[in-house]
Amino acid sequence: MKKQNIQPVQHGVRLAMAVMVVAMTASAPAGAADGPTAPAGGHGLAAFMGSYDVNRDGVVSRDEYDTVRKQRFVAADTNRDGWLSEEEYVAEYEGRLKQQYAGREPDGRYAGSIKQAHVRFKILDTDKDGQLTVEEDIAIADKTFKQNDKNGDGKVDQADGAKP
Ligand SMILES: [Ca+2]
Ligand SMILES: [Ca+2]
Ligand SMILES: [Ca+2]
Repeated sequence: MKKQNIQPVQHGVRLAMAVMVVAMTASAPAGAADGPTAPAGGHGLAAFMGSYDVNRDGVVSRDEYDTVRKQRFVAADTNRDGWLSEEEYVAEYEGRLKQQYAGREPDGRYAGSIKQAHVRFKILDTDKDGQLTVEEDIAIADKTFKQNDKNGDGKVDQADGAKP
């Protein structure tokens, strides 16, 4: 009778540890802290922060804000003619809204948000020619930033939510 071939225990333990290390590495939030938490934004300071604080450090600098606005404008201009139609504007917004819903079923609020986007386009299109130009977007962006920067220190953070 031959002896049973017994696998060395040591090997099995090492393998299990290696699997654990791989699993831990895979679940680490590598790069997960990038990007806005609430891309579609909304009203108020929390929504502003959620939409524009790309590096999630609790501060929206003017550079960060301008960069995000510019990126969104460029991304929205799908036919690359330099201005946004209402359809382009709303489509870009809907893309962010979908991201924010992250697989959840669109509800009544979703429909309301799309409706709001149409309303917003008409406000952004200051001269009402149906074309949202870079100049129009920059003018509104400047106003929006200054409205949220309540203490006027050139950046938006929690200090702008505090009551004076
Ligand atoms: Ca366009
Ligand atoms: Ca216009
Ligand atoms: Ca501020």
